[in-house]
Amino acid sequence: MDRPVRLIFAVSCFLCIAAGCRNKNVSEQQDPIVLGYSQLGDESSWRTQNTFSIKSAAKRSGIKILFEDAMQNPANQIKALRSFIAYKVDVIAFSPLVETGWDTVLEEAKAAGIPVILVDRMIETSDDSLYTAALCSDFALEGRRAGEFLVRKFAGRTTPVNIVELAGTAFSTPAIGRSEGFREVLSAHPKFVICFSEDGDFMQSKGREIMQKVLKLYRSDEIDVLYSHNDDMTFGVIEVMKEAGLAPGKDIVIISVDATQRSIDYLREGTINCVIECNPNSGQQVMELATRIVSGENVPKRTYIQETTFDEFGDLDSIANRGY
Ligand code: GZL
Repeated sequence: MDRPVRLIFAVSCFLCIAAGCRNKNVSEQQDPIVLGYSQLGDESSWRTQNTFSIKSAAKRSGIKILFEDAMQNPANQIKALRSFIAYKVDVIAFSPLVETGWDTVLEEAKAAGIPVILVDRMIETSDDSLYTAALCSDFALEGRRAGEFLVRKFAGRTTPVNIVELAGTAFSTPAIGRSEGFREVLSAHPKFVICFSEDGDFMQSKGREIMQKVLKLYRSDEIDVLYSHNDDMTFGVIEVMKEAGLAPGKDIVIISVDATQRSIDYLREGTINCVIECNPNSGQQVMELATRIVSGENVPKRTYIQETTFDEFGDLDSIANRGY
């Protein structure tokens, strides 16, 4: 090969290598992951903390988050998911308000090649390829834990134990699981009777309304237990009980779910008897899942968040500050 040709060949090789390096340098400074996140609303202290956890973890992870609050309306969530698809985000995550009605929009995300992470709540679908990963609590376990506390609390009782249940948003995964798990445990003990149950939408205002209705339907001495699917509804119940001259936690046993700091404070003073933890701080796990999925890693289809129970039989001084 004569000299000029060798020179051109050498220069061409150099340019290709340089381009490759440049590409390598570009790949090292690749654009941040873009995550579209549809949050179902801001109905409770738990949700507010969950949103804080998601947003702060995105910031720490260097992930660009497009965050939409659906204000408790599934139609708003569907609109948000469609906007994320149009924007061509790298990954979508959302907390479905209720379990049904998601297949069509998730099929659109799948067709667009955008992976979906379910956070906090599940969907009901015949095609679980519509989501890549789900990160949520084991709500049936939470319900069973509430039932197990009652079995212990009323171990010596032989007469009926009348229970009022304030349920969460109808057809939502936590409401379904907390009801089913609770009933599964109590079904082995006929003395437990759920005499009233109503959907309070996880909201303090509805907790108040329902408890006012209950005290018109029943004498207070006809109610032994109040089982509330979240702290915010419990706080409404406690207000109404006190206004009616009742001693919550003594006249009526109270079980609540979430474990906000306020509920732990009530537990320590005997106003609430049992608090089932539901951990809202899933942000870091969401960002780790999103990063792994976008980088092409295989991830677990379902990840359960670890939780516990705090009750009057335990060491209440050892409970760490909840932070929300
Ligand atoms: C549970 C979550 C529930 C909380 C409520 O994971 O979906 O919704 O228990 C919240 O406080 O409103």
